[in-house]
Amino acid sequence: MATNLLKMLSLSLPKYSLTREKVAAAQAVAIAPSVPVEENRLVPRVENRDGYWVLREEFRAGINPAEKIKLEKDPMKFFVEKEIEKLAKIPFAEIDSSKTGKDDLDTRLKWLGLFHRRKHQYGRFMMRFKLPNGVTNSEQTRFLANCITKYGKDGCADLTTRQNWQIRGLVLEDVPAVFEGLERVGLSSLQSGMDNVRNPVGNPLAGIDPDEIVDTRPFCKALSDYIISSGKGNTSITNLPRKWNVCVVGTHDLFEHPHINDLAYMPATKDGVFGFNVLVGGFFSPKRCAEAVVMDAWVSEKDVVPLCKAVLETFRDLGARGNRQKTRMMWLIDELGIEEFRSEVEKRMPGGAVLQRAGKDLIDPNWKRRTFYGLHPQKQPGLNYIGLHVPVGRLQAPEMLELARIADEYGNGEIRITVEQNLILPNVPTEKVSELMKEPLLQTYSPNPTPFLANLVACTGSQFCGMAIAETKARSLQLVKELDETMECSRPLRLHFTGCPNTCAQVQVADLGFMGTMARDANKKPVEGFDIYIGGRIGADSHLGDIIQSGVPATDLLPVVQNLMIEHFGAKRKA
Ligand code: SRM
Ligand code: SF4
Repeated sequence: MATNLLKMLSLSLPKYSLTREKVAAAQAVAIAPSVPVEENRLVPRVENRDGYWVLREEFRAGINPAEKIKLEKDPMKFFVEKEIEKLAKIPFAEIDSSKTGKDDLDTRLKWLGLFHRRKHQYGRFMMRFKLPNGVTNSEQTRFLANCITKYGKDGCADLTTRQNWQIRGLVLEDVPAVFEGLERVGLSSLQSGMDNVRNPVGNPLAGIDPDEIVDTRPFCKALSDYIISSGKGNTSITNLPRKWNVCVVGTHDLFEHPHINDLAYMPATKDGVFGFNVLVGGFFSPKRCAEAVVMDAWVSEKDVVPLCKAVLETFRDLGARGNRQKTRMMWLIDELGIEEFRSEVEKRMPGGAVLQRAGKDLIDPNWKRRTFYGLHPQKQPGLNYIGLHVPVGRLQAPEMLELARIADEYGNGEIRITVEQNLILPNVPTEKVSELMKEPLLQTYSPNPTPFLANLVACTGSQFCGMAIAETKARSLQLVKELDETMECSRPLRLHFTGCPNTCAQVQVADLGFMGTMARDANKKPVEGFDIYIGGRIGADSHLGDIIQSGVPATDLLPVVQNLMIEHFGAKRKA
């Protein structure tokens, strides 16, 4: 990845590539000599008080509002000390009548994976899970479907860009019962929002892919078990300065997006032993987007979790907690320099050492990224997986129940989720394939989606998300339908729609990305619009795209996109 970064830096800027500022920032991180850091900068800023990690008094000046909320009351108490059960019995309006109550509803409950949708669905919660490696099953799917059925038109589910489930419509009084049910089916929603580690991402084809380098499932599972202490909650890492993402790479396709995770494990052999090289600091935010950089470290399989712990504890102890736009881990790496950051990680490893990285990782740089859709043979003879397209990742309860039935009837009950918000049904014996292909659900979740629909990703947008500037899911589906009717292109195009600059739908990795913004129509009236990104690449030559056109009114998108497709991707209008 560093080679790519350097290659990228030495290239002249293509017309739609990175801005010079971004190149300079990336360069500063990747190749700057480490600046000496004063010793007192390396003093941990948090301490353990009765099992909860608290910001020390001397580091509280200038902290951001989220830090104050954590200081007033540790959000994990709702789970660890079962306070959620008491809260769920109090009338919602009563909780919402005080500042503390509002902070509980809108902020602290996110530590339990509960996101109050104040703006667009007042009194209702979205619940997000930990689903290591995106592996779920029919029992879990049925349980989640049954949870939302109760909420009628207020309930639905989404597949997320971190290969995860989210469900919607929950009311607070039902939460304790839902928690009990989650435990029964082996799910947890813990630590999935705010300053916590998100779902560990792995290869969606892990263990079934004839071409995989390593099965990522055990690593993602071990990471998740550590992160949430197997469902009990791990309070040693629930007071991070900011959110934090991790992935384990198992395929040449880089389906896991290592360049945009705070920590990425790249398979690499050192002295004949299998393990992982390490990338750190990849992230997106409204203020800055950065590709991960190489940390000079290699870990064997048994040190995957200890390394994650050491990196997290470095971030927890030393990360800045002021301006929230400057608190992701890459800002700390910038400040310390990658060498000093590495040495802080090393201090926190068992044995106080990390080996230097293996010369090169096992990723084939010339690999052509594969598609999941349709039928593919597994590495296990006689078994197949089938990739299904879920339009913009949105599901309703009846479809989820059907999905669970199909997974049981034709496979072994397992279901996989991809970061493109789609599904994979594994372990289908060859003799059952033709019957499966006749299932009515495959009309809705197609194994063979139309060309522009196939690679569409859309975040939640203004239907439910309070941060959204624009509606995404319905609008992108309509646009793509019109593109499929009017355009053709000899290569697949990845189109990503995100409702605001938080870029949850990762517009910077799309061929064409659409980021919600306010625009002006022909009469100068403010309307919903999009900044258009171009040139994002995933895979071995990953590279972040940048804006090519800003403030395009949503109603004008079709002709603008058609022209961009013709000019930059060789698309043609259909006769
Ligand atoms: Fe995100 C906040 C949805 C992946 C960057 N994200 C939010 C919130 C929680 C805001 C809120 O409270 O309403 C959104 C919830 C909306 C809802 O009702 O669903 C939200 N993010 C999502 C999901 C569901 C988008 C999707 O449709 O798939 C994804 C859930 C993943 C998961 O299972 O955990 C999702 N968010 C991402 C990603 C992509 C990724 O991880 O690869 C990013 C960019 C990558 C990154 O973080 O480095 C992302 N979300 C953000 C940010 C900006 C972070 C920053 O450093 O500034 C926010 C806002 C924040 O944290 O302050 C945010
Ligand atoms: Fe919400 Fe913005 Fe994320 Fe979309 S990108 S889910 S609108 S925070």
